[in-house]
Amino acid sequence: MGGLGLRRQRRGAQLPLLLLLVAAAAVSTAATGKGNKGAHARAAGGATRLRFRQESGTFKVVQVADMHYADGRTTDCEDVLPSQVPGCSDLNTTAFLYRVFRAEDPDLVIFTAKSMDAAIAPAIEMGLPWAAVIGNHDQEGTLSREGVMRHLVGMKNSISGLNPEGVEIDGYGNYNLEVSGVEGTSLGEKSVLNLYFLDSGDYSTVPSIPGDLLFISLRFAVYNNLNRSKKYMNENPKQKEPAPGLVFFHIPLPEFSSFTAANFTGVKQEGISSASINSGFFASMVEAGDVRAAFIGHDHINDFCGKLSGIQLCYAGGFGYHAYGKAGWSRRARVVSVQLEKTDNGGWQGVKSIKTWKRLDDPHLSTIDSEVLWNRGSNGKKETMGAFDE
Ligand SMILES: *[C@@H]1O[C@H](CO)[C@@H](O)[C@H](O)[C@H]1NC(C)=O
Ligand SMILES: *[C@@H]1O[C@H](CO)[C@@H](O)[C@H](O)[C@H]1NC(C)=O
Ligand SMILES: CC(=O)N[C@H]1CO[C@H](CO)[C@@H](O)[C@@H]1O
Repeated sequence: MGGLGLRRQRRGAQLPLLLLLVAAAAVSTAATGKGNKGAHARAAGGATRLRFRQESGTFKVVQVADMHYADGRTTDCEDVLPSQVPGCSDLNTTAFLYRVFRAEDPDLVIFTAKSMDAAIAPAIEMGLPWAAVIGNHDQEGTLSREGVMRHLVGMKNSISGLNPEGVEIDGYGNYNLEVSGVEGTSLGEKSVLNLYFLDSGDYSTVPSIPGDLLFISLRFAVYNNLNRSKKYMNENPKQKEPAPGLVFFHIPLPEFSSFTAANFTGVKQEGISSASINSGFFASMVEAGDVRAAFIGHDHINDFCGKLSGIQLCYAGGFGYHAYGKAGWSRRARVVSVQLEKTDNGGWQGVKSIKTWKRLDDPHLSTIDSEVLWNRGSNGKKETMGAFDE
């Protein structure tokens, strides 16, 4: 773990701006009194508490990767068909955000160091809570990586975090968000789903691995997973298993290379830009036991999910028009929908299944590659509703 304390420094600004934007959306109707909009409830003290919806028992996340938002109307689109070049700009990226938010009714986030406020404006305007992790180029504007993260944390509707207090962790913006069960149920004040956000770092400054991408800090994974996932297992009602965890970061792990078209859903149209050195982060996720899926960006024209050692590894696919892409291949967003288990008397228990699909920015806002990422019954755990003891 000798490399974990290395400082990440900025590299040349010649690389395209990049950013992983993660939208975590959640909802509680009663809190706002306007249906499912503005979904998150305000807990005492002003902190946002994410929760599952009462009527449907669902919690939905929209992941927006690689916006590369620049200057708006004056910024041209990259890699679109010749016929699409005229009239195409960052505003198309903005329009896509509105379309996908309206269609999915979740929440979102984004940022680029250069125009991060403009990029995330649609989420703020729609009143959606949002969270962000930073990508490898996000310090290339006027702010440092830490400065970028602090800025994101302070923005409206942001539920992004910095690092846990009092713990030495590499990077900025390694945090955890808990999603509570349905309000008024026995799991209403407990976490039934954990979202982990990690800063996967920037390019290496280690001479022996020149130009390579740095690895994710193991320290955070160990700290956070072991603490968080087991936190509620000793409190009544006792949860028999740690709540399922979903992890969001920017840069692929070497394990993303484990798949072929025979065992993934989606496409692989470019190489996997992971570090050449394996940090052991994947193994630590497996060991933690609660992680069901990891969601990343970075390679814009890969958009697959594949399962390795019980963990789904998923790309989102590129979202932004100013980012590189592939002409004729629609920009896209990944949606993750988590469903609670219903009790015999109509109440809600812990998580039953985790599904995903992608939305394309085509005329029909097409939904593709819908699949179940995890199912309580199929993973060798209890088939029934025994999510917790009485
Ligand atoms: C960009 O937006 C303009 C204006 O709405 C639209 O006419 C054009 O088709 C969009 N381009 C792409 C590539 O979606
Ligand atoms: C995917 O399939 C290929 C063969 O097509 C195999 O070599 C590889 O081990 C498989 N990967 C996983 C994670 O099952
Ligand atoms: C927030 C929290 O629970 N922190 C704990 C994480 O685990 C370490 C080691 O067991 C404790 O020292 C922390 O207090």
